[in-house]
Amino acid sequence: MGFEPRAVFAEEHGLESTHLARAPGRVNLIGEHTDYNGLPVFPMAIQREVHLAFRSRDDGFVRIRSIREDFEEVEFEIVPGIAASPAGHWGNYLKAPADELARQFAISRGFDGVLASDIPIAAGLSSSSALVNAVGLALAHVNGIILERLPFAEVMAEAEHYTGTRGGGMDQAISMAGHADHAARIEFSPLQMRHVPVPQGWCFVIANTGVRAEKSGHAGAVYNARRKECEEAFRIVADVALNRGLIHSRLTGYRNLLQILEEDIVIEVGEDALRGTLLQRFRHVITEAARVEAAVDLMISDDLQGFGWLMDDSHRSLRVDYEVSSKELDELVMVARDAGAEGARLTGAGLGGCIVTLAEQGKVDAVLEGLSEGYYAPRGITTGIDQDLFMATPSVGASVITL
Ligand code: NG1
Repeated sequence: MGFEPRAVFAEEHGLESTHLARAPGRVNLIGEHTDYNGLPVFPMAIQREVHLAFRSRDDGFVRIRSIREDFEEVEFEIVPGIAASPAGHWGNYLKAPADELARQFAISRGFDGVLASDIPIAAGLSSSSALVNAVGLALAHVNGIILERLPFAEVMAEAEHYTGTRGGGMDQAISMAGHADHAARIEFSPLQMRHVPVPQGWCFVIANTGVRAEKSGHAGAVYNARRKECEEAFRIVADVALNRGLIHSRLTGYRNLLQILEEDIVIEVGEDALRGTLLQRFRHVITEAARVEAAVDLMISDDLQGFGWLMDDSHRSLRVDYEVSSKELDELVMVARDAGAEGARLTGAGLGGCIVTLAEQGKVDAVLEGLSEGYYAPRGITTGIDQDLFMATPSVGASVITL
């Protein structure tokens, strides 16, 4: 991608951009649909990024265009309560950080910007949060707002709710604060990160189904519904635990529940208290949280095979209990495993988007080959395949570069 947006900026404005905000996408290795339940996740930032070349303006307007012709230019004034664009319009991801920063920090200076991104859109790789972070960083920069990375990520997580999805905060955090060559265990309230080196020889491969998981459409509705189901399941289980004298005061959330009671007791109470869908959602959340802790330990002890098994378990739980897989995601997972991967799972919210698969260095070519032959070739996708199928490099978080 290079610095393409700079050239477009110069052409369009007849003068140079002064800064470049860059923000990476991410791949979540394990810990899916746990963040909004207040439980940990284990993602890493990747080498795919949003780049925003920008230059401060003297007024309070933001004007951004994309180097992609199919994204229309967006212009708005920074005020608290910016009128949203129609649902699904990319402008909402630009307005989101402006609206939040106006509310929290009374910012009033805008910028002109040109944007480029090589993160696949609606694919579970956080193209949206990278966009929000890049625009947020540019706004903070031109308004002289200085915040540490994690508090800034928290502001951006709140900001993204403007777009209509009640996300949990993982994406903004890892995109802001990831370290090169590391994954990160992230916990919430307060937001904290533990950076874990990815062992030499562990190769994470991302493969895109090509089916978009639009947050403004069905996938977004399912996402918000899952969040509600988890809240309801928690309320019921907490009441039962209280009535049985297992706990002695009101719980604040899933994390609190798991701090007080052992995982198997929690599952037992859940199985008594819940039925059907709510039990399934609850079981996924509790077991996935345990898989995050196990995965961190396995990465630290360089246990590639054990980590792979956890990825398989996570996918099964997301497919059976959380019901956010799809036939394409299941197919990719199967093809990857058959080609020699140690484990594979859907990554991100699901219902389309990508899988992440783990292979040891010596098998990675076979896995890439297996996926291109087994999934892409039968669909007639033979060129430009590296857009959909690539190795993920654990990468550094967002920054603003002076040009
Ligand atoms: P993706 O897949 O990038 O849309 C979403 C949420 C995360 C997390 C995952 C599921 C947003 C911005 N991101 O990610 O917070 O809940 O789903 O684990 O809503």
